[in-house]
Amino acid sequence: MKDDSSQVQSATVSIRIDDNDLARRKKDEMTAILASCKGQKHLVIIQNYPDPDAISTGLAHKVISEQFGIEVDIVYAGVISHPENIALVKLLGIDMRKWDSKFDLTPYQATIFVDNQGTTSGTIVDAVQAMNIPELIVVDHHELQNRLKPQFIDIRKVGATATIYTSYFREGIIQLERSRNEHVRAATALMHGIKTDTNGFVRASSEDFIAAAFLSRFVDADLLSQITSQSRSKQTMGIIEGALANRTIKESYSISGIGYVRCEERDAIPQAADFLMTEENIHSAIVFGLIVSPDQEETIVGSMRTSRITIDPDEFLKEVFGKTSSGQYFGGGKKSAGGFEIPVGFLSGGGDKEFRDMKWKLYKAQITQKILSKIGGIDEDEENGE
Ligand SMILES: [Mn+2]
Repeated sequence: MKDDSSQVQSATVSIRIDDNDLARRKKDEMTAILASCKGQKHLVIIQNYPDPDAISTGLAHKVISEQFGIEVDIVYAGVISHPENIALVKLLGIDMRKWDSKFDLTPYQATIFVDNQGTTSGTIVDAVQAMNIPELIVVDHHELQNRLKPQFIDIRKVGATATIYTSYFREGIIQLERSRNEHVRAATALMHGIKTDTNGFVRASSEDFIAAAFLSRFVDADLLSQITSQSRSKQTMGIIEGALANRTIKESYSISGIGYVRCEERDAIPQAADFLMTEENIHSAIVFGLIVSPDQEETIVGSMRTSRITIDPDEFLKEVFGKTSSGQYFGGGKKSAGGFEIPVGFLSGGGDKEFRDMKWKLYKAQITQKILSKIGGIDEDEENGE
C-alpha cells in the first residue's frame, strides 16, 4: 500500500482538458488493483440518497469488477426518492441493496466508494470501519475529504463521477460492446449520470462532453428517454410551491426554508433549489428543510445552486455552517452545486405540533441569519474590488 502523502498528491492533480496521461495512469492503477483481487467480494457504497451519478457509477464499477472475477454488491443507507432515480433503477434492472443494522458485512473483503467519500453515506461507514474492512477505492468529483484512507483514490474536478468512469472505459479498462446488454445498460446509466450532474450539460466541461460523445455509441436512446420522462409527484410539486411562496430574496440570492419534509420527499429539496434558479436576476438559490428519518432522527437538509462563477458552493457552505466537534464539515459541494446536513441531535423528536413549529422557526431563523451574514460579507468583498 502506498503512503498517505502520495495518495493526496495524486488526488489533487487537476485535470487539463485533454489530460490523457492522468486518465491512462489511473486506468492502469485501477486495473492493477482489481487484477490483484480476483475471487473476492466487494461492497460498493453509494450516498444515502442515491442520484443518477452515484447509481450509474456503482453499476459501472460492478460491470468492470465482474470482468476481473470480483463479485460486487451495491449498497446505500437511505432512500431513493426522485421519480427519475426510481425509474433508472427499475428500467435498468440495477440490483442495489438497502443498508440496515442487520446487513451482513462478513462476506466483503473490501469497500469501494463512488461519487462520495464516506461523509454522505451514513452509518454504514462506521459499521465497515468498525469491522476493519479495507477501504480499497474512492472515485469522486467532490472536493477531497478526510474520512477514508483508501488504497486507490481518483478525484477529478469534472462534472460527474460518471465522466471519470467513462474515462476508464475510453482507456480500455474493459472493452465495451454494443452487443452486450449489461454494457449498453451501464453506458445508458452513465450518460444519464453526466446529464443530471451537469444540469443537462449546461454546466458540462470538455471532459464531460468527451465522455458523453464516447458513451453515445453504446447508449440505448429509447431507454434513456424513458428514464428522463418521469414526471414529478404531487408531493414534490407541493414542496416546490412552498419553496416559492416562502423564499427570501437578497442580492440575487433566493433562500427558502420549507419546514418539515418526509424522508421520501428529500429529493424535492434540490429540485426546489433548481426551480428557484429559474427566476430572473437570481444567480444562487438555497433551499432547506427538516427531514425526519423512520427512526425519528431529525436532520436539517439543504441544497445550494449557483450560476455565478465567483461563488464556490463548497467554500460557501463550509464557511457558513462550519464543522462538527469531530471536525467534519456540515456542508460541501462541487462546481455550481452543494448541500448540507445538520443533525438536530438532542432536540430530535418528541413534542406536539406547537413544539415542532417552534423548533423549526428557531432553526430557520438561525440558518437564514448565517447565510445572510455570509452574503453581506461577499458583497463587501466585491465592493472592495475582490
Ligand atoms: Mn456526482
